Amino acid sequence: MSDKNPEYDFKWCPGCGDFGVRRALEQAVEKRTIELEEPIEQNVVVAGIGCSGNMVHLLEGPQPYGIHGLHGRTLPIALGVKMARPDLNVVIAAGDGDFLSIGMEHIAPQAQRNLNVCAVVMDNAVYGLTKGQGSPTASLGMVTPSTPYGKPEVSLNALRLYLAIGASYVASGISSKIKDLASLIYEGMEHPGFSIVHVQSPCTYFHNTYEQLKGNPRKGIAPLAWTIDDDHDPSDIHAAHEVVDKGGVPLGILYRDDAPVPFEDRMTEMFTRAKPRTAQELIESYAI
Ligand SMILES: Cc1ncc(C[n+]2csc(CCOP(=O)(O)OP(=O)(O)O)c2C)c(N)n1
Ligand SMILES: [Mg+2]
Repeated sequence: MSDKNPEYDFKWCPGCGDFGVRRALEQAVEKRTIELEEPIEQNVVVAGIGCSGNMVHLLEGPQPYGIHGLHGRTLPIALGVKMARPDLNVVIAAGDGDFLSIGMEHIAPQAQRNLNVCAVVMDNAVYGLTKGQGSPTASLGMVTPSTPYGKPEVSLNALRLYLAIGASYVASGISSKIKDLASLIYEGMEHPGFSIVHVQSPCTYFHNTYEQLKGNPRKGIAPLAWTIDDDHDPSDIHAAHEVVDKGGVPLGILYRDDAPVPFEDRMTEMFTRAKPRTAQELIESYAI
């Protein structure tokens, strides 16, 4: 998979959308590194478990730091990194199963905190690594190894969820439009708060959706993906909901809070007011 390291194998299938996401993430991190004149080690990729989790192995040569953590726990790990080292740029690489199924309980609390990280969520509507079971974003009736008679639940609209729980930056991209995706990720990293870039990243082996997403005029298939109008105002939450209501897969920035206060700023301010206590004082404070 690599000229410099021919023995290394990314374990992504040919055509996997995650290749495009990796390239976009590389471009975004590279741009940030150049613009801020920072070493690449100022960046940390916190990855979940899944095909998407391989995003932790990012670049050739100098690498961002990477933590390949636990399935569903990218956000708690990212919170820990950010609390210990608020100066680091933390990017999360998660799958739709990882983020929206087992990890679902963590999303809203981080939105309320406005944790200053950028989560890149790769949506292929399946659990790719464990052989194609349906994920929350799989559609009603979809036949998978875990739903042999069709999925009995309707699909989760992830963008609507992110807007509803108060994520302060919500963008939607597709793995095949690498430059656009790189810019959405770059903007998400720049945004001082909880950013989510939800990416359609098809699984060519278990659920190949390229044709549905891009359309095929010869077969009369209309594209699901469409670009958000230039006149959309991302600071308007109602307009963001209207974009989602139009259906399909909108591409671009849906919502961006104009004046977000990142969690680390609140914590830093709180530390200035917190009074240090001895162990004895602490124990006594718990005594009734
Ligand atoms: C706690 C826990 N539960 C289940 C698993 C098994 N497991 C590994 S990856 C995965 C699903 C991956 O799906 P997704 O997050 O969508 O990533 P993809 O492979 O599609 O990129 C599961 C269920 C695990 N590793 N740990
Ligand atoms: Mg998946």
